[in-house]
Amino acid sequence: MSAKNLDLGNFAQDVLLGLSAEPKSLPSKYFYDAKGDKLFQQIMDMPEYYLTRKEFEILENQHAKILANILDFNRPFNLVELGAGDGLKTKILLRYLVEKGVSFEYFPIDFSGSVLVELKESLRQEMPDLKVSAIEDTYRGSLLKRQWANGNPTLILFLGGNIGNFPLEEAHDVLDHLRLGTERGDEVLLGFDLKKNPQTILDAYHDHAGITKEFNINLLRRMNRELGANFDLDQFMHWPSYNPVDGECRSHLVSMKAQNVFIESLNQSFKFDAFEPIFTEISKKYSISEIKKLAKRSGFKIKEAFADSEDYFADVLWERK
Ligand code: AVI
Repeated sequence: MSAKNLDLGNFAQDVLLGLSAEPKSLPSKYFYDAKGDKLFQQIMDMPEYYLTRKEFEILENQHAKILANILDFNRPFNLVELGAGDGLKTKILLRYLVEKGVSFEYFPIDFSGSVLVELKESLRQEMPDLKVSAIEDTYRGSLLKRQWANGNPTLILFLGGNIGNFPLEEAHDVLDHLRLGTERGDEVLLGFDLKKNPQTILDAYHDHAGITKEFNINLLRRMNRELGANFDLDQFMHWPSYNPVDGECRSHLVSMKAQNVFIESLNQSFKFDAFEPIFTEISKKYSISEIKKLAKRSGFKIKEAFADSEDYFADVLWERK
């Protein structure tokens, strides 16, 4: 039986597409199974991975200013978060709003159900009166459905530099969905990792402890477990690179020898040449002028940009025109 005749799930289909392509690739959204979620938590604690700490600094030091810029605190509003994760940074904003007695409902959206269960439980313990409606969906799916739409103004958080995980054309498509998912006057707070010393960027994706390598290799482990693949994990090397011209940091898994890998659920073998790469992830870094162009083409105007003390990262406030 060929893969064409099999009833494949999304993961299997995407793997088939990616490994049949030239050059080979795998979508980075599949990094995040339960083990991948844990590895990403560990990455955020790595000394080289500055992104989370820098955005934390911005929100910790400037949250009152950021929120004062956005909200009429006397009107109830929706706080929607795309890719909520563990909510550690968002809790800075949530705590502040709860303390001020502002009326709002929080809609965390994540592709990972297990992440949402943990987030809801920790919010229930820390802020029992907070109204939380978790939505398990993709960014684009949730923006099309707009389950939060109730006539109140909406602030969408898209933090963490997650927009950088889309190649530019796809980022445009996500931002077009952001436009569709908002109304005139709604606001979006977007986190962008900024262009900086290329070595600093490369180090963030090549930590000494090897956690980012494990995070990439886990994708092969996931295919072995869920799709019955027989990847030999020791025969692939994690190889990140950064191009300061386009600001793209790209991760690859490189086959260390010529080898064939069989994937049971696809009933197919895939041939790898020695040193053939599989592209796994893009993490694009932006300049402020690129961010301005992006906002303009997507139908938003920039209200203000909030950066950390070293200008490594920026949370930029966009208003829907
Ligand atoms: C989730 N995202 C913003 C991370 C990033 O920096 O691109 C994912 C990641 N990949 C490797 N390390 C972290």
